[in-house]
Formats: sequence, structure tokens, C-alpha cells
Amino acid sequence: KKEALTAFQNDRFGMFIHWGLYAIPGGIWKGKKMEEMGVPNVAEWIQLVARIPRQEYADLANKFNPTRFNADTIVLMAKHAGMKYIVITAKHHEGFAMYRSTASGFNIADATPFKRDAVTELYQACKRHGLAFGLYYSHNIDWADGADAQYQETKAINDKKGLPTDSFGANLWDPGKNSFQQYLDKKAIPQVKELLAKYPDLKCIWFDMPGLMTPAQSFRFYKTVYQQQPQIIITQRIGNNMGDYDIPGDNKIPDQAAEFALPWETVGTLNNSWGYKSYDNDWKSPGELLYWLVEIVSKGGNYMLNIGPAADGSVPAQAAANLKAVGQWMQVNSEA
Ligand code: JFZ
Repeated sequence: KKEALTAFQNDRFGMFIHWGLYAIPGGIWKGKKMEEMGVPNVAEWIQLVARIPRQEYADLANKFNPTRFNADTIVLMAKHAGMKYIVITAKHHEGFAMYRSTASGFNIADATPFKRDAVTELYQACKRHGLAFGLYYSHNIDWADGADAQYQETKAINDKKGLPTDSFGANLWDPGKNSFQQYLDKKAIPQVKELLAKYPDLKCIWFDMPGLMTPAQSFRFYKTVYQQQPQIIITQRIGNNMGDYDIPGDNKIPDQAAEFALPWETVGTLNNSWGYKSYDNDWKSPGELLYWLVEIVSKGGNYMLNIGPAADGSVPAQAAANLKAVGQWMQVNSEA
């Protein structure tokens, strides 16, 4: 782990990719923009914000056909920007797998007309072009498969003790029938295991939003990963302080170099959303991005900058242009 963490810190700059069915609505549901419906306003949260029933949301898969997706284009975009690794959402809160999953049919290869496996294509392209590869996996929030039962279960226990229970992120608009344990046993743990088997040399797993996860549940994920690929480094967002590296709040530069005991990585957006948001044109300028990069790297952190490809698989033109400008600066000003 120590070696893996040192290698990670030497990488300094990476690309985050948020891509899923949420790219289809792109921040607008039945004519309403997310800002008209509530918070949060990041496009990958639209299912929760618009309270979309799970079946209606799942039907988006029938329309997902990103024929303009090209893994080499994206990986080269990262490489030319000076980035050394890529992390893609294998499964975000919506519960949809962006790879061919045996554990759940709700995946890009089996449930869409596209039929291809985007994660594998990116994995292979990273190999071709010499970039490291990691995965984001939403281990706690899953709006598709009843994972949110955890909220009801925890609430029942807390209520007896007169304690409050945080409902943030739970699917309260169309609750599922599975218990949280069933979700863990039948979907989340099997998916993590199959990802580890499919991609035998992962750099990191970006678990996120642990919510009400118990220490035993967080540890089960940690152990599953460690047993199959001990070199993988894991985000603190696995929950219960069990991760290997820290993530300051999103889009946050720590005040001091020494703020974190662990190696850390700031994740940032190019506009104001992780997932593709059709009307968000509030792009950070190349100068602003470089300010972030230098601020973060000079304090010892890594910067992982996000792109949100559209539903057709293309990268928004302004995002591509700004990354290209960052790359031009890097070429002039960096040694490697
Ligand atoms: C989470 C996700 O909910 C979001 O969709 C995106 O994937 C992002 C990278 O991670 O959102 C968070 C999680 C933690 C904080 C902020 C947003 N935080 O600690 O400030």
C-alpha cells in the first residue's frame, strides 16, 4: 500500500469521469431544470431531485446509445492534458453499471441498444496509452435496487433510542423491497468482486457517500478489495475512517499543506456538475484550472478533474478545449 500511495502522489493529476443514464436528461426532467425542483443540482442526482420512479428511470436505458463514445479519444484527452490516471463511475447512485455485469442486468451491455462495455473499453485504452485506471463505485447509495432500505432499518433502531436518522440520499419516493443486507449480498459485493476480477490491476477504488454505513459494512468492502488486489488504494469515503487516502470536500482546496494526515486528492468539476448538464455553461477558464492544479499540487495533493460525457458519448466542446489549453501549459512548464 505504501508504494501504491507514493506512486499515486507522484501522479498528481488525473481525470474523473461521471457518466451514466443521467446524461440523457442532462439536468432537465419533463421540461423542468433541476434548479426549479430542489437541491442538489448536480445532474447525476436528477433521479432523487425529480423523484423519478425506479421503473421509469430504468427505461432510460432503452434510449442509451452513445455511438460517439470513443475510449481512445477520452484517454488521449487526459494524456495530452498531462493527466496520469483515469477514474470512471462503474456505478453511480442511480445503480446502473457502466460495464457488463453478471451480478445485475441493469448494465450498459445488457440493458441498452449500445450493447458495449464502456468501462472495459476505457480500461483497455488506458493500457494502450500508458495511463493508470481506477473505478468509482457507489457502495451505499443505490436508487435502483432497494439499497436505501438501510435508512428505514437504521431509523427503526434509532427511533427507539430517540435518536435522529439522516435520510440524505435515500430513495424515499419509490422505496424498494430488498433489505440492505440483500443489496450488499446480491449486488454490491458481487459487483465489486467481479470488477476486481475483470480489471486485475486497478489503481484505486473510489467508494463514495457512505451515509449510514456501519463499521462492519465498510470493512466488508475494504476486505473484499484487499483480499483480491492488495495494491488498490481506497478513498476515505468508504466510511468509518477505513480508507487509504483522503478527499477534501468536492471542489475544495485545503487551507494548509498539512491539513491531512493521509495522502489526499481534491476532485473538481469543469463547470458546476459532475454528470453531463446540458445548460451548465459556467466553465472554469484554463487559467482557473491551472490555479487549482498548482495550488493543490504545491500543497502535496492530487487533483482529479472531472468530465461528464453527453448521452451520445461525446465530451462537451468547451470541456475538451479547456483541457487542451491546460495541456499546452503543462507541456511548456513541466519536466515530464
Ligand atoms: C458525491 C456524489 O454524491 C456526487 O454525485 C459526485 O459523485 C461527487 C464526486 O461525490 O458528492 C459529494 C460527496 C461528498 C462531499 C460533497 C459532495 N463532501 O464531502 O463535501
